[in-house]
Amino acid sequence: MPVSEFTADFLRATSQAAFSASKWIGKGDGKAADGAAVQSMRAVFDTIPFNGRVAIGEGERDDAPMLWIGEPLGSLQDDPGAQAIDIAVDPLECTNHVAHDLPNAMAVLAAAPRGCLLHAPDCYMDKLAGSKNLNGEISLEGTVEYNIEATSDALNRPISDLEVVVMDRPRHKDLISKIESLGASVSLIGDGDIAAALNSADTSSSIDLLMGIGAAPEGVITATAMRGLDSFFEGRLVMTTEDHRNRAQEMVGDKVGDIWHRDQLCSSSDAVYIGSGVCSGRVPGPKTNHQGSTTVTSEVIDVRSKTTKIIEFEIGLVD
Ligand code: VTB
Repeated sequence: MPVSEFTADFLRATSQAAFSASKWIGKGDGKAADGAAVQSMRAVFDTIPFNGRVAIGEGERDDAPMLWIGEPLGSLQDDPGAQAIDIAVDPLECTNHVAHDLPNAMAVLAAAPRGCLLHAPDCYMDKLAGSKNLNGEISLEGTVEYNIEATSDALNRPISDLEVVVMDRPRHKDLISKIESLGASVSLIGDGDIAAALNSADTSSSIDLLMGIGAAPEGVITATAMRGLDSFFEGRLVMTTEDHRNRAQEMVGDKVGDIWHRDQLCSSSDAVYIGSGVCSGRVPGPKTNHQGSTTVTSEVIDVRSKTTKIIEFEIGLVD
């Protein structure tokens, strides 16, 4: 059975998580929002008849509530005959944005057959993303200068016309100066490099590239979406602690320092990406009507059919 047969079930998981997290929008408590999303997502996963496993997920690094890496999921997790599926997950991507009512927070996951999503600790990842026109043209192997010039050549636009999204972090000081010195524009974001990468895939958006270091679980999730969008994505794990280095070594062996291409991070076309909106941005946040029922909106990318759908899910009466 293809993984996409479970899309409706996984959509319930992300939609419930988005709904629960949305109750914390603007309340200054990202951890509470994260905890609510995790609890809701885990409760739904428990009801889904599959043998699931968290291949990679966010939370370890900043000691946040999480679905732990390696956690078994699903009502058939002990059934050797059940479908074995890996999940890369962030029950609440952009936690800080929920706390302060800023855009692009989502409950996100990617799903693929067991062993087809990079299984690694919640470390950092250096990322490079762009539209399908950049496939084969840019790479983390090249310098920032090389990638900016190659982007300009491939898109047939002057460097001064290019816009690069970078997360606003001290670690990106040199990267930002380099991009600006080359003449391209830098658009800084607080959080949310999944939305930024997906926006860079869209040739009609103003964003041409995502560059810089974010979290690795989101990198794997982004790679799955970008495979479905036929767009460019590469990542390289970045370790900041000895524990991560040791665990990454155990999980990926001598490939730990490699550049991972999109189709190595998500190595099957039998894969699905789902992002359910919490704070409106790439995807609208939940909307509650006068009768008290809530609609959660999700972006669903089916990698095999390369189709993107916007799906609305009704949560029912608010308790
Ligand atoms: C988080 C998260 C972002 O990067 O900030 C994370 O909210 C890690 O970076 O959306 P910091 O530790 O510097 O905050 C993202 O997950 C994107 O990958």
